[in-house]
Amino acid sequence: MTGEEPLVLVERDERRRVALVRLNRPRQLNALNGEVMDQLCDALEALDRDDAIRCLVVTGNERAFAAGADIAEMANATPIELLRTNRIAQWDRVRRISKPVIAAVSGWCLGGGNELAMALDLIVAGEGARFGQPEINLGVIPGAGGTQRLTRAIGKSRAMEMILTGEPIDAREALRLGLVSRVVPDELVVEDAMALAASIATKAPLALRMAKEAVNAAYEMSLTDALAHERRLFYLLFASEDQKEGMAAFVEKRPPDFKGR
Ligand code: CO8
Repeated sequence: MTGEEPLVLVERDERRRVALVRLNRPRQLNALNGEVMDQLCDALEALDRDDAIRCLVVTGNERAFAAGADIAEMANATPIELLRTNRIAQWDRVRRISKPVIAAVSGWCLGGGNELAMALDLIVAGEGARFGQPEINLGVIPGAGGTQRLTRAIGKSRAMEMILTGEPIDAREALRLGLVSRVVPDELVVEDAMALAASIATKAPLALRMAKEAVNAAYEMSLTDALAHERRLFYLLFASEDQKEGMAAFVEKRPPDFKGR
């Protein structure tokens, strides 16, 4: 151990079964270098394996969720180095997390920061948050999913405008376009996202996992295949104790006690 501050901080709230993962590179506006991404993926994967935790929140600080990939780290990269290290491939670790993950975004959410937020399941934004894909100003394009996820999130015309101009949008506009699911006062972003996570964490864990998988399939499959996939997941959940418990609790007019089995 070097004694240096970790680049990612984790707080677990076992009572509410949620965890907060905080990007912790404030002086560089949480620019996502390789080490930050390593630590972030390690933390998310550890929480994904942790039965005491059912929903995760990823946040930055009041100035920035993340201002993008680390430009200084990338500036002198060669194509061969990028191919050899294939850094961006590790971003797939983020999308393989099976539990719901909420992005709680304040301040700048740019480039790789926005790509990271979009790779999570939903975004809660503070009023002062700014979302953008400014890579065009650096002579490149979004490389960690931005051209695809932004287009799917807000449609071609607006995604084109954001990606071709590099101009950011504010939180209200992001809400109007469907990039984020809610906008709250800046000082309440983490609190609100954690309350939302706690509410999600009361649901049946296997159903949460299948629901996430089924919604994400909308991006990957044809409608016919995705509907068949959804139906199989739905049928499969009838093998779970939690389905029996959830429906029995409804009939007995009591709250369900889900075990994740
Ligand atoms: N990378 C490295 N350092 C950064 C980054 C970044 N993306 N953003 C900010 N910083 C650093 C600044 O250099 C500065 O450091 P120092 O104090 O040592 O000079 C510090 O953070 C504070 O930044 P500013 O002084 O610039 O703060 P301002 O409030 O004046 O401006 C901005 C804030 C507007 C956010 C400005 O910092 C900015 O424009 N940042 C760059 C935004 C950007 O272009 N992001 C896209 C990066 S490219 C990308 O994300 C491609 C993703 C593809 C995946 C690749 C994976 C390997």
